[in-house]
Amino acid sequence: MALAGRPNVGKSSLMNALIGQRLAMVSPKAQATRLPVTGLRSEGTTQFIFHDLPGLLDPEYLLQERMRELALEGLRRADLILHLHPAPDAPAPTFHEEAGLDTPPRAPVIVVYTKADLVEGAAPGSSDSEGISVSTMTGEGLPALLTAMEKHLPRRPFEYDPEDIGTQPLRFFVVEYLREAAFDLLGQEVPYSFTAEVDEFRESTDPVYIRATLFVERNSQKGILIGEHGHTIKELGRRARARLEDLIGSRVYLETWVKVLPKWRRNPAQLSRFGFHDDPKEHA
Ligand SMILES: Nc1nc2c(ncn2[C@@H]2O[C@H](COP(=O)(O)OP(=O)(O)O)[C@@H](O)[C@H]2O)c(=O)[nH]1
Ligand SMILES: [Mg+2]
Repeated sequence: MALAGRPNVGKSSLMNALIGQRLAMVSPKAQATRLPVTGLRSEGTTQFIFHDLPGLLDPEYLLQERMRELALEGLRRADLILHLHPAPDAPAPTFHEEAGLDTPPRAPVIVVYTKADLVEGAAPGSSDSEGISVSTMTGEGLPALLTAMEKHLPRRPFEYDPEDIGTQPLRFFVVEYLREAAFDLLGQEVPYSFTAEVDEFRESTDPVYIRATLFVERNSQKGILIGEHGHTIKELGRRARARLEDLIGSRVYLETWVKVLPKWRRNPAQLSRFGFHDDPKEHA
């Protein structure tokens, strides 16, 4: 099922709460999620497969166009759509209005009011259906949401190992956690120009050895990323490493290099290289 909504409504936080692990990156800044992240929750005879999608927005440059295409492709594929909308801004418009679509999606939609801890009183209604209020801070509403989702799941064998919580390679999460640290540390503008690429990943060594290149778009951003005496990049690496060690349960040695790649967010070839293909179906 797909978790969809405007940027910053709490999609990634909700997926993490539902799978019980901080798998997807979360940020107070909008548009942190660029590529869909898949999370799994298996219990008894039920396996929930969540797709945390990039936020639905009006694209201003090519990277954002690709992000929107990926979100729309995720919606087309979904058996069920969770339409996330912040409880303080209730009621939600219909899903297709919120998503800027001409027609309602094929899949059924459950309206989920997020950040319910920020409002007092009863669960709000909406124009789609009643809606379920949840908070990832208090855990409110999560059992009710799971019950509501279960009714819509198709009956078929498990697609994934019930022990797994994710489906994407560790390399993917190296980039995600470097980007999460960048969103935490680098102010308002630089995180949007930031991405990373894994050059080497040796899992058989202890600690696991990872070498990554960090990219920004301008020389001035490179200075900010490195920071005085290299403090910023050191802290960024430290945070990403801690998150990875949490995920894989072993020690990690993370080596980073910085490169300037002018205007990569508007360059089709560079975008493909970072996983933003012009056909969203190519996304694994
Ligand atoms: N108060 C409150 N904040 C939340 C809740 N869920 C998410 N947030 C915050 O909302 C911001 C955006 O969350 P995120 O999951 O990255 O949103 P996304 O862009 O839709 O994936 C972050 O600062 C989260 O900590 C919640 O239940 N209550
Ligand atoms: Mg997100």
